[in-house]
Amino acid sequence: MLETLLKERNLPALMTMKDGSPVTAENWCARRRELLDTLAREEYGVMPEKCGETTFREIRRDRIAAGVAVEHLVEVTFPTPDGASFTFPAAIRIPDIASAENPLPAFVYISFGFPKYDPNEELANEGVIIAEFVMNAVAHDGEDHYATLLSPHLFEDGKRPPDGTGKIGMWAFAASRLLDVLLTFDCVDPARIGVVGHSRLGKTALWAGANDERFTHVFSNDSGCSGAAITRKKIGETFPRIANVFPYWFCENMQTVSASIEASESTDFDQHFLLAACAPRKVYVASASEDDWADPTSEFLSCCAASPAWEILGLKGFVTPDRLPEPWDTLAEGNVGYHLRPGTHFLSRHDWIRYIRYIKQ
Ligand code: GTR
Repeated sequence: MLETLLKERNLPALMTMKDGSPVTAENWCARRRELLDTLAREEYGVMPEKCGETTFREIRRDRIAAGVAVEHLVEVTFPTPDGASFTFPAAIRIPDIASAENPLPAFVYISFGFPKYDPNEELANEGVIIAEFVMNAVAHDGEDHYATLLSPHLFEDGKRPPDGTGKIGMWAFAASRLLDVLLTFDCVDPARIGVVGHSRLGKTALWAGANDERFTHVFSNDSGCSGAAITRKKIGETFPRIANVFPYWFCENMQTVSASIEASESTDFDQHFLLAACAPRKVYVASASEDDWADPTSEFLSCCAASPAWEILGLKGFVTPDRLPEPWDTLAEGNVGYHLRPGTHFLSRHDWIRYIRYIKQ
């Protein structure tokens, strides 16, 4: 059944190199590079360059989560291409049981700011570290003509080349700089580091994780259009609509790709390329059953379509019964994980608990 549903989407071939040769375990690295280059050029823009060492300074320390974890408020500073530097705040929350002898898994969490639900107690009790920063402290989530925060350090006089990064790329770049900091803590287990984001930040988590191989686990929550969801025949939000309403999330070239539904469905890529670019690392996609704007079915089918990237490497890809998922389904056996939560567009306790389980399994 799933094969038929996938065929209807008429996807560009993931497992064929640009020169027409088949993708194998031997040329997977080269194929991954092709996927990232295509997505950078056509959709998100080229990731900013890392220009030197990231540093940080602790501003404040508080005991949290009923007294079993410590929150370090820090300022993260990194050098920028214009010869200056950029600083943004972050919170690193470490359970007391973490130590060099007992290193714990960690999440870099790209957040909206004041979440309705924060999983600090669950994380502390389960022994997981979280490093969180707020997107608007790095790049303004609105049309600022690239004149505020990180943008002017990247583009002279706000002049962004056609493949210059959009805001998604800037937030993703900041996630990697926070990861630089996290990796200086000897109580962090570098073999279990996830990046997590919801919605527009789920798109960001995927782009961050696809690019930065130090992220061993990539979690996309309800990321929808230009996130996990396949674009071809997607319901809800479409490429033309997202590029029109949120042009600053993407590069200028995305405007051509999304000029019409026809244009967006005849590109040489689709969003399963983004999931596959995480291989051989783990990627996990979560959907919510009432989130038609994001389109759970297109998010799920993307996992099916990306799976061959792991399989060619001799790994378990996406393990699913041959049917569409039902609410409450969690498919976490393979290196591609998925769950369908009942309910609406949100990053909920249900989602976090499954991310914690997946990174610990
Ligand atoms: C919507 C947008 C979606 C999604 C969402 C969010 O307005 O159309 O792509 O990103 O915002 O980030 O909450």
